[in-house]
Amino acid sequence: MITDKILVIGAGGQIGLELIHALAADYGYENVVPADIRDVPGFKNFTSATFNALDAKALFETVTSHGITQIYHLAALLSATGEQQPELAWKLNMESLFHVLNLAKEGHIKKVYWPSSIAVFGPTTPRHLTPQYTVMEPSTIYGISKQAGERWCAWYHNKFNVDVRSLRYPGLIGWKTPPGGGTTDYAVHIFHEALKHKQYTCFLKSDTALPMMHMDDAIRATRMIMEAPASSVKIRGSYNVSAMSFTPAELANIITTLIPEFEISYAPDFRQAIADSWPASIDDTEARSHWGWKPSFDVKGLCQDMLKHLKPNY
Ligand code: AKB
Repeated sequence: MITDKILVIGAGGQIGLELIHALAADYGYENVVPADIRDVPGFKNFTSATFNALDAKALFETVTSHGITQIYHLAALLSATGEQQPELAWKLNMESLFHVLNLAKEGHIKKVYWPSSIAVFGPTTPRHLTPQYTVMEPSTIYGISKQAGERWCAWYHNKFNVDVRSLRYPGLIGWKTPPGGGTTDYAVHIFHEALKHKQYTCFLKSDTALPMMHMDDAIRATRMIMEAPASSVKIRGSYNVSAMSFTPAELANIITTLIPEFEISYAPDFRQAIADSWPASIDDTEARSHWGWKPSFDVKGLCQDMLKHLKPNY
């Protein structure tokens, strides 16, 4: 019998809007409570909650009134918006994590999921096949907050046995939900613009390779680590997970094979420096060996899937 009741904080974002339905398919809509700072039309089949992730009292009341046992804490300011609002990014990304970890420490909830990112790496990290354990000197506030968050998660696990699990997401690409505020967002926008205008101006340079993943794989990886036996989750900071790596030019070439009129141009902005500080590709040996991670989409499959699903909209 399933007894868990799951709160997803920041559920109105790119990952959350997909994750809540994946969770509801297994746990039932009545056992998933999406929460966001605003009312979200996508929550219509759920009993949802509206509160600010920085409001510890509202969080506590939501957890106790709904009998919540697990929290997926997705609320954060990402890399690009974080650079524009550094103090808010630090406050939101760190304080809201403490509120959730403290609820677990005090025994109000049993399990926590909190996403980290490839942004924990920096310009001094080996760029190719970046290993799980390596130099980490992130240069964005988002990356600094995620790296600090990873250490706090590991500390709460080691000190208080908090069952917290985490993945370092690469850029996530899906057709159901829009991204918001990231450096990897171009890899979603490009598909919409290719279908709408047959033209896209990319905010990164043509040869900027970054690690990426189809959203279906990201949701599957998230579910896998949360369902894995606690003994398999040997890393309580955050796991590297990998699927593919490509440059804007490589992505555009594949799109051109499917939409021959498509053309790309380049106008790099402040996000170029962020992308230049990140890995080009990731080694996820530990995730594969500890709890069986394996991606299902490569870049060609990703392009076909994105265009197939987005085409009817345009
Ligand atoms: C971003 O670009 O900020 C995010 C990330 C890689 O964490 N998509």
